[in-house]
Amino acid sequence: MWGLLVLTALFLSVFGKETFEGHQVLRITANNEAQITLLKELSEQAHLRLDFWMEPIRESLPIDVRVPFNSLQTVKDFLAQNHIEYRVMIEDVQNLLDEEERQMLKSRPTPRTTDDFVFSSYHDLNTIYAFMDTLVAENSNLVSKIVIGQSYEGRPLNVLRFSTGANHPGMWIDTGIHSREWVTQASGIWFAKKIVTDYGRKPSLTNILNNYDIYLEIVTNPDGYQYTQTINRMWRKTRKPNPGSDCVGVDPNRNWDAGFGGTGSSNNPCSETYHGPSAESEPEVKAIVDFVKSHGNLKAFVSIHSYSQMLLYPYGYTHTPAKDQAELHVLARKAITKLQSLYETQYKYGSIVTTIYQASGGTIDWTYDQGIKYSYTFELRDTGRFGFLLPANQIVPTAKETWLALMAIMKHTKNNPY
Ligand code: 0X9
Ligand code: ZN
Repeated sequence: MWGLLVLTALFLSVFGKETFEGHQVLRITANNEAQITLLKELSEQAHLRLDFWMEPIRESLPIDVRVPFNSLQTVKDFLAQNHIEYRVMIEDVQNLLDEEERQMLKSRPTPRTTDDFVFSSYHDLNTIYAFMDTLVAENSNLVSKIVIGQSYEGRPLNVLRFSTGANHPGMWIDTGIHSREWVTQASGIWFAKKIVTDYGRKPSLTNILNNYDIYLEIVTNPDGYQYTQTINRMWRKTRKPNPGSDCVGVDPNRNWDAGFGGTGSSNNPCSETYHGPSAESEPEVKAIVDFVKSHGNLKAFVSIHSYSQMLLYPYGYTHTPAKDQAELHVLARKAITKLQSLYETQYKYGSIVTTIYQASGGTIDWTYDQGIKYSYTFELRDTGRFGFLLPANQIVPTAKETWLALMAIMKHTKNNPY
């Protein structure tokens, strides 16, 4: 086993990226509990190397799974035998990745000003970090960069701080805590530019920034992001090795100290929802925890994921409703109404546990329990046609519509001090 892994690692480091030729993404519809149970059993067959983009949890939700070429026949036979419905969402994953790479090459080299930055393309980590520095240099009166910690592999955890004065309360936005959700980091870049463009020009944003600081962590999982760029586009977790296991990484959205280790998280290091050895074991999570505690005055906290088109509020680890549920629900409706007004993109909204699935150790459950009332999480575009591989021409529309929802949340936060 070790020999094989070492060989694979060596192969990848010499020959580069993992390829996904002939891999398909299937959308499976389970019609009853028995089928869910069968699909859970299927997902435990490690040798099939299935990558569940949406896990089999409840019948009402579609189950999306990336199936490697070598497992396709087995999986399709299994589904047919058990009369489980499915359709092919992505015919060949590698075709989408090739297109994505062509797109990225077109937007090189890195421009010298943020005005010339290609927001409609995906970018590598260095380019994103360079963008942040350029934005700070161009707008030093408004923007600064703070380093809240270091990733496991030693990369800086950069946060942009937009501020017009001392001692303001704060609002937080993070993107990219799951590294393969590329439209989120790309949207984060667009938000940063939007804030400096609108400040002093648009009354609503100006008003917010005259009273609140905005903190934006664009690449919340930089090791994972670098890995998606160079080795494996489908990487979700952190990159910290797990002692005693060949599998690397922890799910940073299961690693928070809120119902840690509970339902909807895994204690198997090879699982995509592995919660880690202990709460806050991941430096990427611990850095935000320390920041939130030391800042002491964050009033809104928005953690951005993809995909599914949902706006969610706590809780994910318990069925007990959040005490502010009524207000959070009304505000969520308002925010997605704004979002929809631009391109008619349909969003679902509600608590995590009722809208998507039970998930323990998630970011916004922890921030809410810390007293940050306006804690929300987005699942951006799409609903599964491309899933995590959203084409670059949807970045700007996604960012624009999401911004309207963010503005609604930030305005409400400003108008409802607590
Ligand atoms: O499983 C998750 O962590 C989220 N889905 S994702 O495909 N982005 O991985 C759903 C959990 C709900 N909570 C948050 N979105 N924070
Ligand atoms: Zn995610």
